[in-house]
Amino acid sequence: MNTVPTRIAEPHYLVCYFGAKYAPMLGVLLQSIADLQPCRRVVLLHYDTPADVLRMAGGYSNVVLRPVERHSYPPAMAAALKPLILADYLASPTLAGPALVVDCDMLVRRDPFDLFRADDGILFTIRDGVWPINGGVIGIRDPHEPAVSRFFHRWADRIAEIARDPHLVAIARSDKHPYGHVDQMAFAQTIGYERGTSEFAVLDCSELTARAVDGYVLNEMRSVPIDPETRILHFKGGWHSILLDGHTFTRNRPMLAGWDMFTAYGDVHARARTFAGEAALQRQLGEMPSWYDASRRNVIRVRYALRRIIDFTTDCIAVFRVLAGRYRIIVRRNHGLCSPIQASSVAH
Ligand SMILES: [Mn+2]
Repeated sequence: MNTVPTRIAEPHYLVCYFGAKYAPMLGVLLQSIADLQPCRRVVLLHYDTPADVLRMAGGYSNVVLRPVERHSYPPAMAAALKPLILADYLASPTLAGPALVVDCDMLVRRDPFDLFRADDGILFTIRDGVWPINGGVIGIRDPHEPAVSRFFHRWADRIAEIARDPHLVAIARSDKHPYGHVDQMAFAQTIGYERGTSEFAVLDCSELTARAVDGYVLNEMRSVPIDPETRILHFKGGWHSILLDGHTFTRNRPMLAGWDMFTAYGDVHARARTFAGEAALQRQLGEMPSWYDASRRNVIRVRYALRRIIDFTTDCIAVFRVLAGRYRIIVRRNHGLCSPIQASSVAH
């Protein structure tokens, strides 16, 4: 059993995890941390998780398994699970010291704890776009701090308030407001978020400040070549169907731009399978997409590049068809204009 005494102040990760589906991504996250910082603790807050997934995770000696209460809420409240689990956990946290809450669909590439400043209460990430906030990575100065616990309770309570009111849920999802999701709206309102500002005095917690960090540094969720500054990759949304279900790249998750991220995941995934060793645990980690062969990645890359060129050619053919269609119309018109004369000339 992976246990540690409480109140040891050290930087650590907090991960909320449930079920079996995301086990391959959890394996990649844990392996990436083990590769980079084998002694950095990861507290895995889990519920409804199969025993083999827990054995796979517990195989890493830096991982501390901590079962949490299962929350059952209506679908509108699904977004509240993480803040609720964290709020519960913060009543008796395992470790003190800076903690980074990360999603299980992430991969750590560089030490993210160097971003903490002494006066940061809460860290979060923003990006350009309609919905700037993403709750995937949240840094907290110290889980033992009462102000931190109060913040997570306020966040969870605000989620519940919004989720109960269809009008507020519509605002949360509207592209006229900078939220996107109920949990992100609640988060923004709890810290008093405003565009163009990066430091906030948390509502009713004047002793706690929240600071925004650029998404690409701490929470890279696009499909782009990896920046040397990037600490954490976030394989959200369309990445799930590629990495978990073996689907191919899409327009929103394009291959050429996302290839670095894809192969970074593939490399760590291969190491996680080797580390797991046992067949039953490897099964939990799943396979990379069947079309991907790590030893022939350049061939696959070329094949994808060719497919793009072929797509381009297909587009050209479509343009030619339109032009040819017009040309046919012109021909037909000419033919139509000429035909009576021709017909009469033939008749004569
Ligand atoms: Mn995620």
